[in-house]
Amino acid sequence: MFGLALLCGVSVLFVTGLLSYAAYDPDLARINDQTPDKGVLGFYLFTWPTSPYWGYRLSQGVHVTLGIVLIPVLLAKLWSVIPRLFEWPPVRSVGHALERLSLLLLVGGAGFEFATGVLNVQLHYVFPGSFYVLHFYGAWVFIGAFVVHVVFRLRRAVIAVVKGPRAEEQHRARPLATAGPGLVAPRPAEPTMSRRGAVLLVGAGSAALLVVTMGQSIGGWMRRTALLAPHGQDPGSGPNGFQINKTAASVGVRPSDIGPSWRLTVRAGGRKTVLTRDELYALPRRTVELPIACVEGWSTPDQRWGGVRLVDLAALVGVTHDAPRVLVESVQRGGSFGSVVLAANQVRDTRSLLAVEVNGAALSPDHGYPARIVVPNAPGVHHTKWVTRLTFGEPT
Ligand SMILES: Nc1nc2c(c(=O)[nH]1)N[C@H]1C(S)=C(S)[C@@H](COP(=O)(O)O)O[C@H]1N2
Ligand SMILES: [Mo]
Repeated sequence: MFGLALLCGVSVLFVTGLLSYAAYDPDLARINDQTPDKGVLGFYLFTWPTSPYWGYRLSQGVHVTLGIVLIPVLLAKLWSVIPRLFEWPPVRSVGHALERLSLLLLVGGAGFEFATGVLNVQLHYVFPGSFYVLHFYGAWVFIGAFVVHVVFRLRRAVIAVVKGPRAEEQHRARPLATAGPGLVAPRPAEPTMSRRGAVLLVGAGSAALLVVTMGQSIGGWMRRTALLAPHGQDPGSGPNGFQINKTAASVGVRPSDIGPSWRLTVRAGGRKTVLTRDELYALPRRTVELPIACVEGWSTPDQRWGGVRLVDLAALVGVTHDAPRVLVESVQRGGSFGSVVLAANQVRDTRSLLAVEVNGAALSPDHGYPARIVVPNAPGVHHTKWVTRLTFGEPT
C-alpha cells in the first residue's frame, strides 16, 4: 500500500517538478538557466504559457505540499523493507545485482530529493551549489531508478494489495515467478502493531503534515496555520502585508538605489528612453489581480497590482507590435534573481505589468519599490523587484 501511494505521489511530484523547471524558461536565455549542460534532460521544454494565471501557484503548491505529506509514507516504506537490506546471498544473478544497484539509486535518490526539497522550503541553503541544479539532476537519477523499481515490483504490489501478502508469497514461490524473497518473515516474532495500525499511524502523520503545511500555499490568514513554514519575517498588515521573499536590505538594495536618483531605462534596438519615478508614475496604469507564487511552495492570494503594461513600455521605444522578449534588470548588485529574461508571450500578455502599486498603495521597499514585474502564471522568481532597466529584444 505504501508503495502504491508513493507510485502515485512521486509521479505527481515528478510532473509538477518538470513543470516548475519549464516555468523558469531555461531555454530562453542563459540567465534563466542554471543547468546549461542539461542536454537531453531538457527535451520536453516548451514555451511557458501565461494562462491560467493561477497555474504555477497550483502546480507548485501541490509539488511542495504533496512532497511534505509523503514523508511519513516514504519513511514507513523504507522501514518496511529494512530486512531486505540484509538478504543473503547479497547477489544471486546479474539481474539481481542490477536490481540492487538500482535500489541504491532509488533510496539514495529519494532521500536526496526529499531532503534538498525540505531544506529549500525551509530556506536552509546549505547546499554545495544551487538548489535548482541539485534538485533537477537528482530528480532524473531518482526517477530512473524509480521506473526500474516499478517495472520489477508493480505486479507483486498489486497482488499483495488485492489478494493479501500470503497470495503474493505463493505467487512468487511459483517456479517462473520473479525471483527474490518477499517481505513476509519466515519466523515472525509477535507483532507489536497491526497492519491496520501501521497504515493508520502513517496516514495520521501525513494528515497532520497536510494540516500544518497547506496554509502556506493558500496564503492570507490561512498562513497562520502553516506551523512548519519558515517564520521570522513578518510582512505586517495593510496593502503590503503579504509574504516577502527577500527584503531590500537582505540583497543589498540601499535606500539611495531606489531614492530620487533612481531611473528606469527602456531600450529596444538603437532606441532608448530614461524615465524618472514621476515620469513613470504619470504613465497610464492598468490594474490586474495576480498572486505571487514562489518555487519554495508559499504563495499569496491574488493581489491587486497597478502599473504600466509591458507592451506600453515597449511602445515608448518604438516597438508597437509583436513585442519581443525582454531583459529585466534590477538595481540589485550580484546575487541570484536580480535579473531575468521574460518571453515574448509574457511581454505581450496585457496583464503583464511593471507594477508601481499594490492593493491601492505604493509598493513598499521590500515588495520592490519603485517598480517591479508581475506576470500571470510565472513563478515568483520572475517577478523581479527594484527594476531599473528593460531591454526589449535582448539577449538574442
Ligand atoms: N531583484 C530581485 N527581485 C526578486 C527577488 C530577488 O531576490 N531579487 N526574489 C524573487 C522571488 S524568488 C520571489 S518569490 C518574489 C517574491 O516577491 P515578494 O517578496 O514581493 O513577495 O520576488 C522575486 N523578485
Ligand atoms: Mo521565490
